[in-house]
Amino acid sequence: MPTSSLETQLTDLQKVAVVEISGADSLEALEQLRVSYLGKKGELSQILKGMGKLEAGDRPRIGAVANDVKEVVQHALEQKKADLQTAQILAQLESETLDVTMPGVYLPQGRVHPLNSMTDRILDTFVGLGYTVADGPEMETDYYNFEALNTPPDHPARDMQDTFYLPDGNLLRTHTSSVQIHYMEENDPPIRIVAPGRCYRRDTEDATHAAVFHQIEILAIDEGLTFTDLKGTIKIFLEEMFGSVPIRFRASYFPFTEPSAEVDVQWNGRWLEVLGCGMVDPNVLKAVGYDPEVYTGFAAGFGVERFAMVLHQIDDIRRLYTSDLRFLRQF
Ligand code: 2U9
Repeated sequence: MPTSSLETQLTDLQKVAVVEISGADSLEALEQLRVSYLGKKGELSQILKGMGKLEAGDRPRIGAVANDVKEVVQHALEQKKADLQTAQILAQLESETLDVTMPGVYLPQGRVHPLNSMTDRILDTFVGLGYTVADGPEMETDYYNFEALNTPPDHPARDMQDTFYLPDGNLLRTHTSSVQIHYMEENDPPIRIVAPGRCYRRDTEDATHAAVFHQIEILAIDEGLTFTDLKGTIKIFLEEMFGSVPIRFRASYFPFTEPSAEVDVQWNGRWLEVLGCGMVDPNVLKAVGYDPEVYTGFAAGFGVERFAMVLHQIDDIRRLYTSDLRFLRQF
């Protein structure tokens, strides 16, 4: 084979290879070019098979040309690989670039429901007075909801029209007083507990009555507690809620307290009833095994909806149970 054609093939290969390498648009394409030119079965190897046919004296020169071509192609491949890798990194950086000056995604701020914020405020007050928060089941037995609370079988509160009875004879608690019976069964005096929770009454729903409502009760049991301690506690509580407004105690009756009182606050020039209270009836203490000759106690109960409606001027209790954001956004 004349040396000129072998040399021409080598220089032509270099020209074509350099152009194709510079046009490679990916690392994979570049690798294919490397194999096709410099691989074991590549074009350069194929050309060099013709070396055997050369005159011995020509081989060193042609061999040198072949090495030069190989180096030029290898350099072109390495340079192009570096360029493609740099371009890949720049493209990745570009795609991952975060423009921190862009406005954030607006997430509407949630709010605490007025019943929950009112409950938290009331609980904070009594916890601040040394009370412990207690809770218990919403489904109760007749014993814990009525009998242990000195409520005789024929008492109207037990009637079907007031209480949700379940098929198995249990009921949905009508107040959280049941929680306090459970607590007294499991703990000895002195006791200071505050019991918040959902309660159920078979009332006709209207602007001030809801079948499901939220109640909070307090109970204090100790040696030597008197009605004065009750009045002082209620006064502190109502002043925290309404500020220093006149309050009054009106004699009343509840099966579980004796004496009992209903308490009004003077609010916007009107007397508003806000809670009931009294000294724990000795029969209730006996029911849990406390000696009424040693221990006395006082208790109070109130509806959270009542406080929320008075303090937030809400005209209809049912507004508290809607998901109407126009209402909820006000709190
Ligand atoms: C025990 C002993 C006594 C809790 C009391 C009231 C008076 C009362 C109502 C107010 C509005 C319930 O939410 S309401 O409908 N409650 O008037 N509650 S004394 O007396 C107790 C509690 C537990 C062991």
